[in-house]
Amino acid sequence: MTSPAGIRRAGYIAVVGRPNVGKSTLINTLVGAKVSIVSSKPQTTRHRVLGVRTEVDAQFVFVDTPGFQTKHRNALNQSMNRVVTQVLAEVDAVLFLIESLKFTPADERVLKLLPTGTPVVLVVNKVDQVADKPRLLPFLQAAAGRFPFAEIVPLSALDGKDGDRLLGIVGKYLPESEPFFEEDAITDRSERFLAAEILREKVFRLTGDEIPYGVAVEIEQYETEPSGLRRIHAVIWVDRDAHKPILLGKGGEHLKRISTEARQDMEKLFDAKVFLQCWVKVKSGWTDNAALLKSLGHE
Ligand code: GDP
Ligand code: MG
Ligand code: K
Repeated sequence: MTSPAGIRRAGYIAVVGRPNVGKSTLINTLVGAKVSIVSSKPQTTRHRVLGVRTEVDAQFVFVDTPGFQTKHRNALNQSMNRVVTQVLAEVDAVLFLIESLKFTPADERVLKLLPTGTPVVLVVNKVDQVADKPRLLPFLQAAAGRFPFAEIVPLSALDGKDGDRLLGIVGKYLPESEPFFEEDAITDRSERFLAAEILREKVFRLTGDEIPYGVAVEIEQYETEPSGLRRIHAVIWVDRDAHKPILLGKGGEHLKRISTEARQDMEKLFDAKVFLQCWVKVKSGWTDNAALLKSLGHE
């Protein structure tokens, strides 16, 4: 992995709180379109990653807390809670969510599990639901007395601007570190698959209606050299002889444009140099060929 230029900080952030306080909503807002299973280096998979947000200067890895249990008090849960406490001590920051103007016994039980050696940010969610705004300040002051919170941030998890403000605050608590994940590693799809998708998209976008949907992209070869360079050989399959000159264009200009734009997109996505070679081949009736379809990813 090459590290995206400029990233100075990276860290793991646990998101905790009783059910319904808005944890999932907040993570979706913070991570945006990038919520997905992410591919990771093996040593970073100790935590279940909920999502990654990469900014120019910091990478935020939001993690789940396994076995978080506040409902029942028994020996098993107590030992599970010890695991929780351990996990919370290992991350770089904890977001503890509660709801505005509410502090329930379930919140209290979560509070008891908070680590003291890790910065805990109290996120007071759903401020948009507070009709009586003057009541918020004394509520925040009372909450501040319950635990040595590093920060107290009232917000609405539904609001993207609030999410950005929270990132700015949490970012300060992340250690200086190389990013753990590729800047654009937002999916568990392989680069090979993504490369085919990008190329296919360019074919359709730049060729328009002239080529009906009987086009498929196959990545014949995909190699990553030690320098990071991706060497990709792709075949654009068409099912009629007449389609080949359309894709090639005069003097091969059209195919050149397709492959240049595809390569540029791949370089951005993979944060690496890409050497892309494309061929157009005719395979009449390929759409009927189940084995080929499968090899192209259309199951
Ligand atoms: P979780 O159980 O902690 O993951 O909570 P969810 O993210 O599933 O949210 C529980 C409910 O609260 C959902 O109906 C959300 O739409 C709602 N919710 C979450 N955040 C906010 C917020 O900031 N404002 C409002 N009005 N509703 C919210
Ligand atoms: Mg949830
Ligand atoms: K860590």
